[in-house]
Amino acid sequence: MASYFASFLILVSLPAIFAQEIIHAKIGVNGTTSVAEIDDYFICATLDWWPQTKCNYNQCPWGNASVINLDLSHPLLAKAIQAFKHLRIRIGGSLQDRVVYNVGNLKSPCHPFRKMKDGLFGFSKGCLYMRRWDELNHFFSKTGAIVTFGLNALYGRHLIKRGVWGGDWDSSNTEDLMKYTISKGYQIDSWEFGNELSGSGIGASVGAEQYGKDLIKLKETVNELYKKSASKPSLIAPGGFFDQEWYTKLLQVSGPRVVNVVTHHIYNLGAGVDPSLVSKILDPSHLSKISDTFSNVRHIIQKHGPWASAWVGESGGAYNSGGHHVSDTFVNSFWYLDQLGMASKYNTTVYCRQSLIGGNYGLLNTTTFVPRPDYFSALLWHRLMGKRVLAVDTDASPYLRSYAHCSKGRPGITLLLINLSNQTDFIISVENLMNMNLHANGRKTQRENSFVHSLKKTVSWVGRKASDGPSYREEYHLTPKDGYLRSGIAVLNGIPLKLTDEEEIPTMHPVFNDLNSPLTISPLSIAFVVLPNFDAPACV
Ligand SMILES: *[C@@H]1O[C@H](CO)[C@@H](O)[C@H](O)[C@H]1NC(C)=O
Ligand SMILES: *[C@@H]1O[C@H](CO)[C@@H](O)[C@H](O)[C@H]1NC(C)=O
Ligand SMILES: *[C@@H]1O[C@H](CO)[C@@H](O)[C@H](O)[C@H]1NC(C)=O
Ligand SMILES: *[C@@H]1O[C@H](CO)[C@@H](O)[C@H](O)[C@H]1NC(C)=O
Ligand SMILES: *[C@@H]1O[C@H](CO)[C@@H](O)[C@H](O)[C@H]1NC(C)=O
Ligand SMILES: CC(=O)N[C@H]1CO[C@H](CO)[C@@H](O)[C@@H]1O
Repeated sequence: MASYFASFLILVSLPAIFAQEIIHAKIGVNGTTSVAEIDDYFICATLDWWPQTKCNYNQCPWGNASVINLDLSHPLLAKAIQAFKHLRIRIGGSLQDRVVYNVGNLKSPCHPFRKMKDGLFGFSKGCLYMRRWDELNHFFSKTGAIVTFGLNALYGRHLIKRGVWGGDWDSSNTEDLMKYTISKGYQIDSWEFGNELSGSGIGASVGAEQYGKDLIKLKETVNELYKKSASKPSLIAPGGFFDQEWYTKLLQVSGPRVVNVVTHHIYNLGAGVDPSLVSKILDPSHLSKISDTFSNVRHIIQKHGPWASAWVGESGGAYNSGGHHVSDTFVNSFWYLDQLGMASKYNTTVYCRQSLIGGNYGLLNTTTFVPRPDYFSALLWHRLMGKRVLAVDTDASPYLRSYAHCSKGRPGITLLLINLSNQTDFIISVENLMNMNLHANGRKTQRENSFVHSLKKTVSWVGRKASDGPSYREEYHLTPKDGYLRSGIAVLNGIPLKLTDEEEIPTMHPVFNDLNSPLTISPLSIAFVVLPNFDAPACV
């Protein structure tokens, strides 16, 4: 960081051991054009198949949260989904490739999952009964969910060697499920093919060439079965961990406009039991490592599949059901919101959180269905962050993470600011890089230099057209209850986020501050800052 910018560094001695510092930082937002665009329904959460007997590290955190037995009549479940108006829900997970749909001319028996020592992931095949499929679809339709359903991509294949599956996919069971679904008028937004079978696979893998051929077949099936329908579901794949060679091959073999969305999974914090989860979450260099994956996904799509968009189809932070007292607490929002910001910046259009419910990483408590801190983080993002993503530059330390989007449904921009530092208060001034650029008179300098240059020169403040709009900011500051990072309760502008006495999702109010007052981001806090009169042509 150029020392020039550390214009103020005040050391305040607090009693005893630690000092807190105040650093002035600048954040420049370029509202000239957007650098990426997210979907209207960017926030997505998953429902998984894991039965109650799925356990890790002496815990069995799935309870009755499986697609098969989740209590769809629980009032909080519907409320939690409806608060988004439309929430994307992706049904999938490790066991999906072994699910048999009990419909049509099924030749094999259809039994519920049970523990099986040598089965894939320690379970037998499972069964989706049409009675349950009906219940699920009624529930999704009632709650306005936008549904992605993950299909059984191992159906009809055989093991060819350890962990590797081969042979053509048998599409008959899927065809029967689709016919049934269409006949009932159930709306499926997208059909996803397979789960974590890419590259060397998790538990099982399928070669990219074979997978690509099966996708062509599946696309034909979708086109044929939906030809009389008003809207046709997208085909999305492969829902696995990114492997450059495998993904490239898949796009090449399947060819133009077969795959509408390329999905990949992220678990970048390690195992749920890892004792260093919190320090990884608060380490900016750890958080940034995964940007290579986002960048590579964007690159291969630009190069080999420009007809497709990219989604994070499943992401839970820590794998094996998440970390107890981490994934279910406030500290996880540092990771989660940073992920949403980073994913957007790299043109990822949807981000599916593992999970809506189930495991330690559920947005809702498995047994009480009460929202956890990340639920409110997701809801705030959904309400505030618009489609268009803007470039941000800053002179702050890497401990301040900053993202900017056009505001949702109103003029101006919204910033997401994440302070990972445990000792620094950042006082932020937001600069409009567009204004600066005008002053730079088209002089061509290197990007970084031009930013530094513009910041040095500028005297402008947010929104030169301040007279056109409100002269305040809206701020939503998130902190943990009682300053305890691993609290199960998040605090918004000093008020704990809890269900109301009537068991409703609480309304989330901003604080309004004068534009000319300092914008402070406290240590270990997160803020959404809405700037209604920030002049950004990209947002009009
Ligand atoms: C799951 O549901 C069963 C049957 O309704 C119930 O007996 C059991 O207590 C539930 N388990 C959990 C963890 O909620
Ligand atoms: C972003 O993705 C959209 C499709 O989702 C595509 O049209 C656009 O070209 C992509 N932009 C970049 C910079 O990758
Ligand atoms: C759910 O909430 C209850 C009540 O606060 C708590 O006792 C329980 O540990 C939570 N369960 C999980 C899995 O987090
Ligand atoms: C701040 O974090 C550092 C490393 O992350 C740690 O060593 C230090 O003890 C923390 N300070 C306080 C006051 O919590
Ligand atoms: C802002 O973005 C525009 C369009 O991408 C670009 O031409 C301009 O150089 C950027 N300005 C700065 C100061 O980075
Ligand atoms: C500039 C700055 O904020 N630095 C601190 C950020 O927080 C970490 C850990 O909390 C400190 O080690 C840095 O000194």
